[in-house]
Amino acid sequence: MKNILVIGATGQIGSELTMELRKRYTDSNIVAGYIAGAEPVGRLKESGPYEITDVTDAEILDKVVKKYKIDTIYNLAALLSVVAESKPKLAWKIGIDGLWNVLDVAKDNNCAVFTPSSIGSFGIDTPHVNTPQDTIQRPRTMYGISKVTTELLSDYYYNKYGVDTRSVRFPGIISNVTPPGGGTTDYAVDIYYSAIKDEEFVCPIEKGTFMDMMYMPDALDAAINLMEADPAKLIHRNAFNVTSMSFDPEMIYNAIRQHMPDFKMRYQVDPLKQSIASSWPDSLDDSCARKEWGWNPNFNLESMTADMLEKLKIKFL
Ligand code: AKB
Repeated sequence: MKNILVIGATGQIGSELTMELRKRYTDSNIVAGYIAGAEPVGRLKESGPYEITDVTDAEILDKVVKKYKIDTIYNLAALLSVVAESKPKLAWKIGIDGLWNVLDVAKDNNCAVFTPSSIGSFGIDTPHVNTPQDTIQRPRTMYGISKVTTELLSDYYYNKYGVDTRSVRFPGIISNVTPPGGGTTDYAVDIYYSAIKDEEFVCPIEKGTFMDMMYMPDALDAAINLMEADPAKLIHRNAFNVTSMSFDPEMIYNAIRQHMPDFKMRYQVDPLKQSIASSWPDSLDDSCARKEWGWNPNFNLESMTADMLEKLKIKFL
């Protein structure tokens, strides 16, 4: 029996992760943790318990964990890369002070913790092609700094207190349910919405800029499968490189044009987004995740594009 708390359950990943966990662990309590002003709605609200859980408030966190006898926490509270640059202190408060609270509560209540890291944890000095699992991590963005710290603090709690912390470095996540907000890779979601609404897409990222990406069903598998992995097989913990595909704006544009030949795109590069994107890897080496816990994504650019367009058509047409 698993009792799971998803912190950030109304966000881009959290909203789908909570529903997936409720599907997979039918007999269990999967608690949707949200912050005031971002209450769950619809199926997320109706299908299971929900509680205010603000990572900056350790007392509330502890109460919810005790009330539901939580044994696993998915901590998805964070600002994305572009927003974090405009609110660096808030990014730190949520991402690191908040994580500290989560880890302390986990230590006191014997919970396992998943807190995602990101391709943003790498920087300009990191080898960009086939970026190794263990390599230079000297990011210059607040998002990146908070993600490297997330990895280190999570490892610290594992090594010092035995808290079962695990993590992946998520690439850009593409989904047709809850839109992302304030990320560098958001263009790869927005482009599908423009296509389906028959609008020209204005691309903020320069042609030839490659970044790793992943379709949401694979991202959910990554998080859940890592948390279910046999700990004896894990050489790494915080955090594993994972990827499904790497593309530049031209490649995703052309993949959409296979289905919608009249779709138009032009470039208007956003300097902040571009400088962040240029500092991130072009492609990750995720062989450690494949070896240590069987990571094996199902979607590539073509199959994701077909599915995205089909699902968005149902939603909008
Ligand atoms: C962002 O663009 O900020 C995120 C990420 C890759 O971590 N999607």
